[in-house]
Amino acid sequence: MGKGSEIKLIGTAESPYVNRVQIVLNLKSIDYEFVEENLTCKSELLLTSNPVYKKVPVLIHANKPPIPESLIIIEYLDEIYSDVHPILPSDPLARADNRFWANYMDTKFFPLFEELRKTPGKEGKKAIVKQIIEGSQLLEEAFVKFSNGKPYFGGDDVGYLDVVLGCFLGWTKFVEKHNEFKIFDEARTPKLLEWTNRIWSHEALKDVIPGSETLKNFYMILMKYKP
Ligand SMILES: N[C@@H](CCC(=O)N[C@@H](CS)C(=O)NCC(=O)O)C(=O)O
Repeated sequence: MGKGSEIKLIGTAESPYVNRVQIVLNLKSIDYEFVEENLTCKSELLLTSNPVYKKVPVLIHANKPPIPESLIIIEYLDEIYSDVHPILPSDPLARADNRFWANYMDTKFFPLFEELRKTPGKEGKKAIVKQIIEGSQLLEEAFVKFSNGKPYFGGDDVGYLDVVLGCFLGWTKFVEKHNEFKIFDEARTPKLLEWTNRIWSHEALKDVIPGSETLKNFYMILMKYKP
């Protein structure tokens, strides 16, 4: 991770959205500088680079204006480094379909985990778990369609949706460990379960996805600052 690299990534190692960008930088073998952010006391650099949302990740490419929002960042990287490991397909309709499912993951599926964390009481949590399970079944169907018998959403190797969903695997494992349900299992989501095991050890992800102890500490911070 080169200091002085022309790409700088402002983030925290526990954030799946930041991990998403790190995975794409790895896939494309792009050298970058990781600028560690403290979300409990945000830096001037973050506040001025992403004044609208004040969130990580933010990518700074040379002296150009900063780029916030993980999906926008990974698409930017895919455009400017299009010759190495493209993640979006070239067909416009297939690109649209990939973006539809990424949008589903970010606006419907992942927010359920935050809701689960914040909802008190067994009954309230049970209703959210039901929605997570329904969501995982939709994702299984999407996986079967996109992978078309191959190992990844992207086909023979990791593509856009593999990155968008894969960055959350540390958190899905963490949620499974601390709750009494499985998000991906043999009976409901057999293909996605195989996929989680496969992608977990992929070169581009294996040093990026945080372990459960790291996530536990981050979870405690979330409970304190965003109960
Ligand atoms: N839609 C954003 C979400 C980014 C996000 O939620 N980042 C969290 C860390 S996981 C953050 O910076 N939170 C700080 C805050 O909410 O104040 C993206 O895709 O980049």
